[in-house]
Amino acid sequence: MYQVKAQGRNSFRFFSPDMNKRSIKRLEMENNLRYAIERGELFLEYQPQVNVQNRQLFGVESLIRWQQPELGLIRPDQFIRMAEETGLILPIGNWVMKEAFTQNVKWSRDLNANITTAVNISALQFMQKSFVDEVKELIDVTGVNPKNIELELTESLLMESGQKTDTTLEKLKSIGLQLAIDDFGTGYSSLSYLKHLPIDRLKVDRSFIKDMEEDTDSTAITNAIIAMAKSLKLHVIAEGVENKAQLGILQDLGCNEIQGYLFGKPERPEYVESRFNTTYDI
Ligand code: G
Ligand code: G
Ligand code: MN
Repeated sequence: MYQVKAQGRNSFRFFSPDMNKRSIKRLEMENNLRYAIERGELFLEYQPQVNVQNRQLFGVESLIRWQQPELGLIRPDQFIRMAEETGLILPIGNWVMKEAFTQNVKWSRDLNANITTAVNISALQFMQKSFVDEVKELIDVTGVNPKNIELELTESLLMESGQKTDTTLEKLKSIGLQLAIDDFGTGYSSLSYLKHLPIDRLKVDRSFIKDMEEDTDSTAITNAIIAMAKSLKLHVIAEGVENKAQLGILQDLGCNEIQGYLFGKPERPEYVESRFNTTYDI
């Protein structure tokens, strides 16, 4: 059934032993994921976000990883979709927020570091009636400063922006959280929504940055996104910056915030915190 659905529904496929293997593997994985939280197999890595003007780290993005005893380290592209399809993303997403908020509190309390932690939010989480209350409760329980937390939402989620989406965004904003649009430029945006949504930051999708050096169209799009963000008084961060050539182009285009392997891969918190209060000499 999943195979048919993946190819556009209203069709059929004959069962094959190969499929059987795959569906058994899938079921096993799903079952394992179900217990991953209580077994302590999930953890977060954090990737630096750097201000290019002062070369200081101002924030991190939290990225989930799953250390599975038999299969080893599993990256999110291999389990987030399944977690969304099965609804497991709800308890997992809650765990991620709690963990990320708690880490942010440790950093500000123990290291006096006032940095932003960005958290990826799935559409299914955001759409829950209880989402805002859940976030509020986690803020209370962990004691995190909501100004230090940024929720990353996808463009497609925001595009479905009915009244309910707008109200949820307003509520999250009134709690004091920051809001970002992830993978910006890849969805089918009606750009007029940017004007009325309470968004703080656009994250330029990695695909544009990757091609900038050879492809003048990518540079043109990136340029347009940066210019638009500025005129709407939004922060704009480039994702997936891997080398100095890309950094140079982005600086010329007036982009002040950078995330990517050039400044650091996603790493364990103990490693990332060695970057606080230092200046990158890149
Ligand atoms: O670094 P990377 O392979 O970690 O991340 C791959 C994808 O998984 C990214 O698109 C990212 O948005 C998504 N992702 C990473 N962590 C989380 C998370 O905690 N929640 C959700 N919903 N998605 C995540
Ligand atoms: O979709 P989202 O932006 O949340 O996911 C970020 C993804 O991009 C993660 O998988 C992260 O590991 C990856 N990433 C971050 N920086 C770089 C980079 O400089 N190069 C590449 N290839 N991937 C990156
Ligand atoms: Mn993200």
